Amino acid sequence: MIARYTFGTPVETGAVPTKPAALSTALPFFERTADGQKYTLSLGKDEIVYGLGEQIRGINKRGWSYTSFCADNPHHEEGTHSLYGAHNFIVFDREKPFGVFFDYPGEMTFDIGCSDPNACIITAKTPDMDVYILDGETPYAIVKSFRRLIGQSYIPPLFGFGFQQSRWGYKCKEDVEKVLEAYTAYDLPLDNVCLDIDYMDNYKDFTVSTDRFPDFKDYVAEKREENIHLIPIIDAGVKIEEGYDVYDEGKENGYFCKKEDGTDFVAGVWPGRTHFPDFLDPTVRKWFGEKYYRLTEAGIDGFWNDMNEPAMFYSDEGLERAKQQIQAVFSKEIDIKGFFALGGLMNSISNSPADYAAFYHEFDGIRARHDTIHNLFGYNMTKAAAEAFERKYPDRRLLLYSRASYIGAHRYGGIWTGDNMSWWSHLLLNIKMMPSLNMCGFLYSGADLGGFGADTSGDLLLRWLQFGIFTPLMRDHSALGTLDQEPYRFGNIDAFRRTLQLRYRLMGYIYSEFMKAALEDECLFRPLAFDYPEDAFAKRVEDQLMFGESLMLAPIYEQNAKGRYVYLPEDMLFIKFISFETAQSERNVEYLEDGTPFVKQPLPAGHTYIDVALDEVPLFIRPGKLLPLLRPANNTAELDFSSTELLAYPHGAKEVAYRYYTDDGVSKDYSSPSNFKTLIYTKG
Ligand code: MIG
Repeated sequence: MIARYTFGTPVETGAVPTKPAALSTALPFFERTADGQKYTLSLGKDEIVYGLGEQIRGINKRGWSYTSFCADNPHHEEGTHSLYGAHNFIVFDREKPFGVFFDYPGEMTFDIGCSDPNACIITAKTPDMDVYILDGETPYAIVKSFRRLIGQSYIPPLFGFGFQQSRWGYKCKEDVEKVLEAYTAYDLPLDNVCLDIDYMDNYKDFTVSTDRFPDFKDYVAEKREENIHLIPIIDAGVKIEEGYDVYDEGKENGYFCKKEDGTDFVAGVWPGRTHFPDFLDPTVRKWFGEKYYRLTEAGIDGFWNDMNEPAMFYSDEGLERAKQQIQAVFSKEIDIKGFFALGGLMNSISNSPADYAAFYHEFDGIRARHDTIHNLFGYNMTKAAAEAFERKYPDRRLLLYSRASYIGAHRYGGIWTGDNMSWWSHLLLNIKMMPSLNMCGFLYSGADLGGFGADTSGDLLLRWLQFGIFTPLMRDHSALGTLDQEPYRFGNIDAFRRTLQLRYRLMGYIYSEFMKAALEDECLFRPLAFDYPEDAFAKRVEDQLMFGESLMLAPIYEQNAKGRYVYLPEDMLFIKFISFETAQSERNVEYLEDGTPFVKQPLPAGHTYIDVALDEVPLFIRPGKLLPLLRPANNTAELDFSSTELLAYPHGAKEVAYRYYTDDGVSKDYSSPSNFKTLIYTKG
């Protein structure tokens, strides 16, 4: 059952495509204050709270206060409250479990057993929202009904599942070529190279620097011949520069967000002074979306949308305020208080609440101050691109992922989880975040593997890739000025190659499971408790995940670990892909048809410890399930989806069946019966 309650005057967010009629009965479960801004509920002793999508901390969200307000925070850690997305869906796992979605695009806070360990206190800035209450037998049943409510998740083209190499610092064609040459020389698989802001002419959206990328169209075509896709970045801010047609058109037609006095709001971002297109207005979306055609007509078929929280380094007003404060400090003899104030001052003008309250959006017959609908901005930038693609290429999938998001955006594109750090704790965060993202509809998602900020290390990158081979969006990305982070930079090339190849071997399974999850509102990544709701210990496990119907994952996320403890809710077949070197000394080694060595061992339900050396990848097959593996290839275009070799754990059964999904990887006829085949493993 899904019940909608509506309060005040909510804006139309589009999160729920077909809204059930609103009920006029009292809102169950929560105590709601008369001003409609605070919802309180008491939490049972062992109650688990799931959800919130892109957020910090655990799968169980209990014990922290989270704020939904899309934020550019490249230094996030345990004490952070907001990340790049805002996903207001949570599920309470209690005697009678229920879920709740607050469709509210302004700032909201979820204090889940933080200030009071036994209470969940949810606050908003105004009462204007739709609140959806969902019940069901289990938390997973509730998640599935929520997913049905919010509509089918975005499906990328097949090449979007191929490996992506990125770095802020590939400035020109020569830089890209060097990377591609190394990939070829080291025989590493690859589908995509991302182009960060330097490909543009002075950071102007939809331009390409002719110095850095001469004959761009030919170059794109040449790469496509080699089965490499170039994936350019698009930023939210439009550079203020007369003669730059995107600026001129936006200015002339009034497409930019305006201040109270009716003048265009100015934000300082990479191009310098910019204006923000008012993506909430359908006319502006159409206009901006069609600008992507300049690049699609040059052969580009994938994009990443950045800086769309929107992130702002400064505004004219912020700079002015800072200037005055600095002058005040220096107008007299400097004291310690003044000195320390200076340090924080310049940082405080970036992404400041004052700036988010200083510009407006016109849509749906209303005028909304930005901060009241903040979380819809990046979502609507992505929607602008997706709608334009749908109009021009109705039969073709394009790759699209965004940094900022809100529930609803999951129908238009994927998300990467923004700027993380090359820290082991962020590898663990990536692991814990995946199921929460899936609960909120974001199936095509992933983190910057190896970490964006700070220097990575070879072991961190390798361990991270060993988890990353399972995330649909699999991208190695790093920040300007950090240590080079391509997989071939760290010696140990054989381990990196086998890991990346394993991604491509697993592609038949990953693609099948992704498509089934998208078409049938399932989660690709699930907490163990979703599959074993009766198992009290499974509910405690936060560092293992169910992945599709056949696998359990137990990644290694600690430096210098040689293995880890694993909890098996039932008997499982432990598979470990090992190096050729280890294969020489190991007993009971088996080989895939092409000679890839692995060991397998049935393990009984319960607690166990597994050894996993730095160059090994572990996975677990559930009883009565199978894992199809493909012959390796160096990109998705060369993969043969019929080359399946089956690893199975019959566990007594004579036969194991698997529902296998394949299609051409670009068209949209997803539910054609010919896309589904049954693979059968027969014992013996
Ligand atoms: O202020 O385009 O999250 O992936 O490399 C930084 C440069 C702007 C932030 C993105 C990151 C990208 C970077 N961008």
